[in-house]
Amino acid sequence: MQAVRAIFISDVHLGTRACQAERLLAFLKAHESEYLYLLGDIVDFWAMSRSIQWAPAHNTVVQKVLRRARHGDKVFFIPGNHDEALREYAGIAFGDIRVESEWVHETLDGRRYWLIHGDEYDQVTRHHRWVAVLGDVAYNALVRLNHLLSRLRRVLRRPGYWSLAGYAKHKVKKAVSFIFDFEDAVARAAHQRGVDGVICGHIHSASDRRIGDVRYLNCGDWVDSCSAIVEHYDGRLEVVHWGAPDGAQVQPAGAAPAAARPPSSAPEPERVYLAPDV
Ligand SMILES: [Mn+2]
Repeated sequence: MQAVRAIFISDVHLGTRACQAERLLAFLKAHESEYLYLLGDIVDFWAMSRSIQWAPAHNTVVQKVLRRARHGDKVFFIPGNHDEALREYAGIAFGDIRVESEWVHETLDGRRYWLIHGDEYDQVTRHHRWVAVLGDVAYNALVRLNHLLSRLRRVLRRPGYWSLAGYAKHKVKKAVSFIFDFEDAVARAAHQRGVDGVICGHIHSASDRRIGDVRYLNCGDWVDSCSAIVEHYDGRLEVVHWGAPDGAQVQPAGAAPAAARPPSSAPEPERVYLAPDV
């Protein structure tokens, strides 16, 4: 168990078959925190309107979050587009869980980070909702196919986890990145708010990089990549990739010395963008 000051997670998509609830539970079990920020798309009401895939582990996730809130962790829920019904409850506390449409978290080193889900900066979900819903169905099918493929690879003893969804995302996103530049739009909005950085979710692509004068961090997701952001007790923010399925190596937060580097020296990640998975 590692104590961190804050945990930021998004895009868990509870209620779908693709949700990696067990891996999230393992991550939560390994990290205690004072703050727990749920940055949207935690429960997938869109997918549940088609079919409900609510596994026992999904209940356990809800129970663990409620338990943390009861035990004094400060839990914030910032709804996303898949749980947008909760947006009308912004400003209301449900027991120990506070619902807000956005928030600012101040790290121990005094920096201010704007917390949003991010879909309002996605030109596709904003203006072409039907494209997003259609893409959502396709993406879920892709993730399911990917799980089958990875099982097949295991049977064939091919090492490593290869993400079909990630590969498809990479291909599709590249083509439209110049038009729909989510990351730049979010960073621009953060700059206008005068914050040091922004932490969001939505595009299922974990990230930590500098865009202009703001630091852009994305939690990733718990559907395909399984990643979160933590704040350590020196104010340092870190993206944690919680292992890979098929029992591959799990890396605890803070274990990688490379992660301690300032974000500006980190290699520029591949720019990718996709409407469908958001
Ligand atoms: Mn979303």
